[in-house]
Formats: sequence, structure tokens, C-alpha cells
Amino acid sequence: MAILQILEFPDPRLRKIAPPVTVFDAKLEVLINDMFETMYEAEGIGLAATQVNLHKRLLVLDTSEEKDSPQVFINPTYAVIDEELTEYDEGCLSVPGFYETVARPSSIKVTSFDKSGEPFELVAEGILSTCIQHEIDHLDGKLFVDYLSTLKRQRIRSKLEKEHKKSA
Ligand code: QAP
Ligand code: CO
Repeated sequence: MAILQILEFPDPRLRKIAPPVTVFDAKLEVLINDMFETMYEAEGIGLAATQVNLHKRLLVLDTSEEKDSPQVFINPTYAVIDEELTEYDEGCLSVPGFYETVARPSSIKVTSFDKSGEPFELVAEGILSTCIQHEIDHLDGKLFVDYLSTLKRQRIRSKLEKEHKKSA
């Protein structure tokens, strides 16, 4: 297993749109395991392949308290079940140190493939719904900061750019 490097905002590679996974093989399984290791080590609840500079429609998450419920989604899509919005204080491993409230549909029906290429569906609510929407956004080159005001986003951008200069 390996810890992968996580891209940070405003890295332009976070803006790439990921194409679907077409091959379900042992290499994919290695990538999934590396993504879980990277996510758990960084104390995240979700990680999209885009964030580790792998441009494939693949994401991993674990929203459980005990960190014992890994879930993999390949080529996921969703339909909004309930137009009602829920607000969560969202963070992102690619925007370290910043949390802001984002409103998203409360309830979604997700259609996806598992790591063997088998299709599955699930209805997600609460933090799971928010997390899946946040991670699918990554696959489309979107970040939670895009939902904030320009002022807030620019502030986060310049603070992170300063951090990046310091550590460069
Ligand atoms: C997305 O985010 C999410 O700033 C996943 O210093 C977050 O795992 C969906 C993290 C909240 C719904 C609600 C962020 C770790 C992890 C940081 C994450 C940090 C360390 C973020
Ligand atoms: Co994120």
C-alpha cells in the first residue's frame, strides 16, 4: 500500500473532468486500496481520484464513527429524491484547514459500480448524501469553495498560496 500525494486548491489539476473507469482489474484494486490508506491517514471521510491526480471516475469514503465502513463508488451518478436542502460544515482534504457551510439536496439515489464492476444503487441521506455529492463534484472538477462567495474563495486561495510558498 502507499500514501498518495493530495493536490491542494488552487491546483489547476483539481479542475480536470475525469473520464469513466472502463477496466476493472487488479491495478484498479491497488489504486482503491492506496486511496483508502491515503484517506484514513489524512483523517478524511471521503477522497476522489482527482484529488490524488488520477483522473478516473472513482471515489472512496467512510462516514462511520468507527472508521470501519469503507465504501467505493465507480462511475457514480445520482438523482435528487428530495429537493429539500441540508446544510453541513464542509471541509476537504484539498482545502486543508478551511470549513464552510454548504447547502445540498438532503436525499439522493446513487447509481454506481463496485470494484468488481457490479452495478448497485443506494439511497443516501445526511452526511453520506453530502459526502457523495461533494466527491462526485471533484470528478467534475468542482470544489466546495465554488459554492462560497467570491470574497471567501479568494481569501482561502491566497492563504493556501502563502502556505504553499512557505513549504516550497
Ligand atoms: C468531504 O472531506 C466532506 O481541512 C470530505 O485539515 C466533508 O474528508 C463531506 C479534512 C465534510 C461532508 C462533510 C479537512 C482533514 C478532511 C481538513 C474531508 C483537514 C483535515 C476533509
Ligand atoms: Co473534497
